[in-house]
Amino acid sequence: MKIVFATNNAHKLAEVRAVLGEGFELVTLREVGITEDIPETGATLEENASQKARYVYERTGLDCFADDTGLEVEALNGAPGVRSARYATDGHDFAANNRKLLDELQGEDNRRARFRTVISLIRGGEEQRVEGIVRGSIALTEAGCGGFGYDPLFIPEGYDVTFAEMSANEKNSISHRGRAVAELVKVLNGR
Ligand code: ITT
Repeated sequence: MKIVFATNNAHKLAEVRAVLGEGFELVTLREVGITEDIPETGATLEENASQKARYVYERTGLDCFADDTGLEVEALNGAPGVRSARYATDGHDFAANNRKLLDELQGEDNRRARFRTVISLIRGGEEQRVEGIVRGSIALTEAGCGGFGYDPLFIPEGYDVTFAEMSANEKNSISHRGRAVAELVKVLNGR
């Protein structure tokens, strides 16, 4: 089954490709001729995921899906949330975002957080949404060099290492995105 994944994030592409496995051929934005940044102006992860998937569907007419992900920190009332990519700067500066998160949580005992991924799927023009969540906490310092984004700071519940200290397979097996993609596969397989 051929399907376009509406992302410009190479890390996401690799993760989703590994979880989807055989039977699905992921087509990239570049392969369908979309090289510009897709606008993400929604106030929620749901709105942004829809916006990205619809943008691709309107231009290509192809079945497609988009993921929007946010890190929701309890002591920060859910921030950075939908603004996770642009938390510290206008760009996707992972190091600056992580520094800002540690600064904001300095002296804070409640370090509970969760990652939430919303996937919007458009198939045959019909939109469906799935979600994946992983709970955990924000570490006191960065650890590990795997993954991307906030991974060096996120310790999933039941573990004592960050996502960045795990193998790609281990992260995928418990992560927000891994769980959302498992739901996506159920929908695509009609289960
Ligand atoms: P696309 O919109 O092109 O898919 P993006 O990087 O802008 O890529 P999002 O808006 O969904 O993607 O992601 C927001 C940010 O959240 C992202 O830039 C990372 O900083 C962070 N993030 C997303 N998924 C993550 C993950 O699995 N681990 C750590 N941080 C993640």
